[in-house]
Amino acid sequence: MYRPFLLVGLGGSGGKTLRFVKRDLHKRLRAVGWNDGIPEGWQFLHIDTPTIADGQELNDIVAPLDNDEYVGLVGDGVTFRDVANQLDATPNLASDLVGWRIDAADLKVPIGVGAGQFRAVGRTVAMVHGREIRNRIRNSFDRISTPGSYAELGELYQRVTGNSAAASTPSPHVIVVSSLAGGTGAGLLMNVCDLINEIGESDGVMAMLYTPEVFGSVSGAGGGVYPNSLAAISEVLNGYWWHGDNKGLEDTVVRPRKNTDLLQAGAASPLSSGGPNYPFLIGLRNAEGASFGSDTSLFGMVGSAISTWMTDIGVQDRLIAYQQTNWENSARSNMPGVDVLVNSGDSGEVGSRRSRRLVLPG
Ligand SMILES: Nc1nc2c(ncn2[C@@H]2O[C@H](COP(=O)(O)OP(=O)(O)OP(=O)(O)O)[C@@H](O)[C@H]2O)c(=O)[nH]1
Ligand SMILES: [Mg+2]
Repeated sequence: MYRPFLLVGLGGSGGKTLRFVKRDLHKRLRAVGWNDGIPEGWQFLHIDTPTIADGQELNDIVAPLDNDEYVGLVGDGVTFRDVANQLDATPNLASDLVGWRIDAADLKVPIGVGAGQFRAVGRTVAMVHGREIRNRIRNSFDRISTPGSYAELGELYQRVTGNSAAASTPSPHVIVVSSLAGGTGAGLLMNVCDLINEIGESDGVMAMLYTPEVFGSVSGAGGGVYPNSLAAISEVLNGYWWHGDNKGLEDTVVRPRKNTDLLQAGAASPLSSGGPNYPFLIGLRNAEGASFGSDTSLFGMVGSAISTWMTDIGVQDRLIAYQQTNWENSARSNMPGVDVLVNSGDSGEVGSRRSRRLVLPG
């Protein structure tokens, strides 16, 4: 049985990667004579700030996503001041932003085309639009979970393998793709992963995160990509190590998170950690030092790898088995020293987060 997937692309590079996944899936489906398009059980969602999805320059290479797969958070003509006003109008939301707060008078970025490499802008937009983001994610899970969608995946499985699919309804596998380097993807990452985990329809979130070197060859990419990535990865680590726990009354116990932005988005369940559960960092070079050349060819490689995970049962089982079991085990044998600053929350299994290695073709 094929497993359902929800793929979420954040920011420009996340969205571009999803386009390559779809292109490869279409190729694979055509090769087995499947003419019904991408199954409903494989959902795509691209979330970004621009009103109209960017990446038009790739239209000759790879088709855009469908209109209903794009969530452009900033409406036509909306300024950052409008967004800041919405933030102020929501009780407690502005104070939740604390040091991230930007004075709208100082910001010259036309947010209808992007967050201008300012993570704080991406985060502000994510907080104001939390409910919309959650509704769209919820909607994608709903599309996946219908009996018809599972039946369709079973039919496809039978077409490809010649074996009838066992009647089962495996939980969807969620992959979030984003860069750490920009304003939108890196600003939305934590909020979006938290909303997915709070909905609780999947077994955690795997994240494919592009490092700043990916954008080294992009002229005019600007100097913000390195500091943004350092800050974003620090945040990912902090969320991973949160380990909020309700047990015990000691002052030192770290409580589960119930942030105002999550509550405002309609997310009622507290979270014991934050951000992606299984983050993979992706640079421009493979383990042997060979470069993928450009950001676009890397997005193509990653898209191709993801489409393989979706359609190759053997690869899928190994990847998911590795992710859900070996990850925790290897994290446990990788304990940080006593001098590492961690909270005293839930578990003694605070694993250090070595970057994991994925084999991409190329
Ligand atoms: N000038 C230029 N910069 C680019 C291009 N592609 C990526 N970048 C830069 O690299 C950063 C990371 O790219 P993305 O992952 O697409 O960024 P994002 O998440 O959409 O974030 P923002 O565009 O900053 O809101 C962006 O902030 C851009 O500044 C490009 O084609 N031209
Ligand atoms: Mg962008």
